Amino acid sequence: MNARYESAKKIYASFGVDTDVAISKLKNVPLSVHCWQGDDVIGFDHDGPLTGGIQTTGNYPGKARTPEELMNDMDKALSLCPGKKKINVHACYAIFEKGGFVDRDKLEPKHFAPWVEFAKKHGMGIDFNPTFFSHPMVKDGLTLSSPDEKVRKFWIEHGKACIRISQYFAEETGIPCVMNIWTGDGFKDIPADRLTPRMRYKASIEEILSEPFDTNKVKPCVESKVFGIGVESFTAGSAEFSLTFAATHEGCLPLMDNGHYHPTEVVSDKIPALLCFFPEIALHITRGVRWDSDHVLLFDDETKEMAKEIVRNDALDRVYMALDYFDASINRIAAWTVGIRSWQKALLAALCTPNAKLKSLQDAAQFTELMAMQEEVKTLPFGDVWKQYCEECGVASDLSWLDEIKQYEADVLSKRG
Ligand SMILES: [Mn+2]
Repeated sequence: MNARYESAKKIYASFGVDTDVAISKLKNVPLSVHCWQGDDVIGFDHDGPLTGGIQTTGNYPGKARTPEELMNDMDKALSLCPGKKKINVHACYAIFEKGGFVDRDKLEPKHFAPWVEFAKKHGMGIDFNPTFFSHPMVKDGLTLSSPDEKVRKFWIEHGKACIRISQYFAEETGIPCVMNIWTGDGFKDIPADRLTPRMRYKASIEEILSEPFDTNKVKPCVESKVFGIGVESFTAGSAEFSLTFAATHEGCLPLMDNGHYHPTEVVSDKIPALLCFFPEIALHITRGVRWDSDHVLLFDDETKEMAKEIVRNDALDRVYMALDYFDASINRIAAWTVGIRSWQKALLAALCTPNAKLKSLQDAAQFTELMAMQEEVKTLPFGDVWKQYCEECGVASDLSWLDEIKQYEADVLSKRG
């Protein structure tokens, strides 16, 4: 047994924390890993630009161009990270056989069979997302809230197809599929009518959810957003809209993306607010710098605080956790790896926090002691527990994972045109 871990374990035990229990708990918490970090949110079903108010920046060489490349790159990242994973796929990552292209309203489970094969190989579940952007049927920046019935119907049919595909994923993998509805629908400048687009948006999502599905297998979510690039003045799926929609539609979960709020709002505080009312909620975990910039997730204060709110409220099985960021300015496999490892660190740190003790200080209004102890906990030997966890999971416990990525870059990525 590692002497440093043994020492750390004793120190944590003196605070009432069992690090062995923390490590074994974390091994069973699934984290959904987004496929779109690997190719800058492009996908395989179109040639056009990324639209919908989101943007990738950077031009680091070696991005994945095919399903094979994307899956190989994901494989590499997953192999360097501890813990249980799921994969998160967008509908624009449909894989067509030669001559077999269909538009998004006609997608079928068979177009995602290679993803099922990939997931099964790793014993993972799959989460899914209809893709309401980067497509010619996005008319005047609108999809589900469009006044053009043809446009609105097209996207409703897309949503329904995605419900059927989500059910297929759940049945194939035996793991529920979280299906997230997000659109960039909105207006650049001050609208003359904010209600009617939202009424159409509401009706459209209701029509999508009228597609039959097993609520134990498919977990539909609605994701809110404050604004996007080019749609600064109005977003149909605002926080109030999405949250109220989920609250009033049985089986529909609210999804909070921590990049989708005003910069001084924190999702850590919103998690327990929603847990008061919803049996299950979903998260997109990202790092916004000044705006929804989707920087790579780090082991920073707000990330740690979000993990704490999940762990100390005993909600690890009530919160579906998914990464959602994309950085094209650095090695994309490293971007995945740093983000996955950061969330794993945040959860492990939360599991190694003397939560019961801290809560009792709060309840007794011993705020001096609470502050002092919260500060003391910050310098406990967490690194030794993290190393132990990585070793038990069979992945690098130090920076040697980066050497592996550098080697992969030299052998594989640098040869891509
Ligand atoms: Mn998101």
